[in-house]
Amino acid sequence: MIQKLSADERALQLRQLNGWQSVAERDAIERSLEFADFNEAFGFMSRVAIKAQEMDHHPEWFNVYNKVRITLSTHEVNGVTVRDVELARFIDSIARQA
Ligand code: H2B
Repeated sequence: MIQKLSADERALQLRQLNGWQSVAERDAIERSLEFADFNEAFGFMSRVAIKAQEMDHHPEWFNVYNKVRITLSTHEVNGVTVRDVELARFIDSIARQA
């Protein structure tokens, strides 16, 4: 079974990601993004959805108009794993192009 990241490893990964932080009340990481409008936000979400489907690893997210808040956690272990880091890296890479 996949392993949760250690506290040290998570801290290291968070420093290398862009705008991600630990969630206070549960074992997960989150990032908030803001786009020009709904069209941009939904285009971004579509790209993340395709990646998530390829990875079989899916975000929890909340969208209102141009804002998207994403929470990543690996349900299988109820914690943060390399899968979350991989998806977070992808999100950062396409957010930069936005
Ligand atoms: N997404 C996330 N975020 N965590 C998981 O553990 C997970 C998932 N597991 N997407 C996958 C799907 C699993 O439920 C299916 C059965 O492969």
